[in-house]
Amino acid sequence: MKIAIVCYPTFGGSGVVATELGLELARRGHEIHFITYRQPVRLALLNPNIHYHEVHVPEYPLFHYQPYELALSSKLVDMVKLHGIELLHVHYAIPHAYAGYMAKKMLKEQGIKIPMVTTLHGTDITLVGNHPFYKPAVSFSINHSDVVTSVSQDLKDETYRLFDIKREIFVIPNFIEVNQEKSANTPCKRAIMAPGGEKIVTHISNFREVKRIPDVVKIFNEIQKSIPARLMMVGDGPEREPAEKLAEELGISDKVVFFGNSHEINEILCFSDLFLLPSQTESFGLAALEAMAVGVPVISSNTGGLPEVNRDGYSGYLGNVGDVRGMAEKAVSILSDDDKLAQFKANALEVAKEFDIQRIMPMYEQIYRRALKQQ
Ligand code: GMT
Repeated sequence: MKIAIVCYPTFGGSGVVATELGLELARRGHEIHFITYRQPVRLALLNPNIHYHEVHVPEYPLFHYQPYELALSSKLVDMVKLHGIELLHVHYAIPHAYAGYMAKKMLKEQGIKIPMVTTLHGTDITLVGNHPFYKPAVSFSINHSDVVTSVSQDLKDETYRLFDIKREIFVIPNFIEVNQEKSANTPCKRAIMAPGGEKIVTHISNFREVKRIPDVVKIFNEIQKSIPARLMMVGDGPEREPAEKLAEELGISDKVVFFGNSHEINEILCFSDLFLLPSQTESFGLAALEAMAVGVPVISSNTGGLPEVNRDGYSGYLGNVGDVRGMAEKAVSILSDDDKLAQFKANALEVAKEFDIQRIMPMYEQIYRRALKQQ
C-alpha cells in the first residue's frame, strides 16, 4: 500500500508512534510518505520505501497566525496526486484530521477518492480537543474520518463520553520493539551513574504540567530517605527549571541528573531499576512501555490508559494521582528487596511483550484494508 502519515514531528508519544509505525510498515514492503513540517525525530530515511515531504508555511506579516492546516491540506493533495498515495493515516484529530478531510474533499472534486484513518492519541481528546473552542471541529473531524482508532480502551471511552461521536472506534494499543538481544548489547554505564551502587530511578517525558514533574521529584525524595538512590530526569519542557529548583530546595541536587532531550533512551533505561510516571492523565503512557520493554518496572498513577499498560502489583504499582507518599512506599518496597526487584523486572518485560510491534502491526494493516474497502 502507498500510505501518507501525518503527525507531529516533535519529541512526544504520538510522533514517536507514527514514526515507528511508518518505519515498520516500510520494512513490511509498504511505501510510506511522511508529511509534516519538520523531519520526525526518530525518522531514519535510509529505506527506499520511506519518503519525507515537508510542509512549508510561508510567513506573511498580515497573518497573526500562519495557516498551517491550509498548507498541509494543499501538500496532501499534491503528494497524493504525484505519488499515487492510496490512503491517509493522520495522527491527532486536530488539526491533522481536519486538514485531511479538506484534502479528501479537494481530491474528490478531481475524481480521486482516498480514505482517511485517524488515530487518537490523548491530548487531542482529553486535554486540548475537549476545549469548547475546538470541540465542534474535533467531533466533525472524527465523524468524517473513514476509520478511527484510539491507543487505549480508556481513550475510546473518553472520546465517546466527551464528544458526540457516531462512528465505531477501534482500539489499537501502542507498541514497542522488544529486542532482548539489542538490549543485552546496549553499553550499560551503570557504574558511572551510580558509583556507590545506588538504585537508579528514571523519569522520561516532555516535562509538561500533565506529567506532574514536582511529584516525580518528591517521590524520589522520599525514596532516597530509605535507600541510596539517584534520579535520572530525561527530557525537556516548561517544568524542567522548576524541578531543578525543587531538587535544590529539597537538598537532593547531587542525586538528580537532568539530561534534557536525549537520543540515548535505551542507554539510560538499561541501567534503570525503576521508572516513575505519576501523570495527571495519560491515554496510554508510551514512556512506561518503553521502560518495561527493557525490563524496568513502573510506578505510575492509575489514570487514563495507564492500568492497561502497567499491571498493579505485577509490572509495578499504580497509585492515585498526587499520592506521593503512597507511590514512594511502593517504590521502596520494590527497590529494597533484590528478589522482588528481579521478579518485577521480569514481569515488566513479560507484559511489554504483549505490545510487541509484530503483534500490533497486523491490526493496522487490517484497518487499512477495511478503510480501502469502504471507499
Ligand atoms: O503526553 C505526551 O508525552 C505527548 C502526547 C502526544 O500527544 O504526543 O502523548 C500522548 O500520546 C502518546 C502516544 O499515543 C501516549 O502514550 C500518551 O499517553 C499521550 N499523552 C497523554 O495522554 C497526556
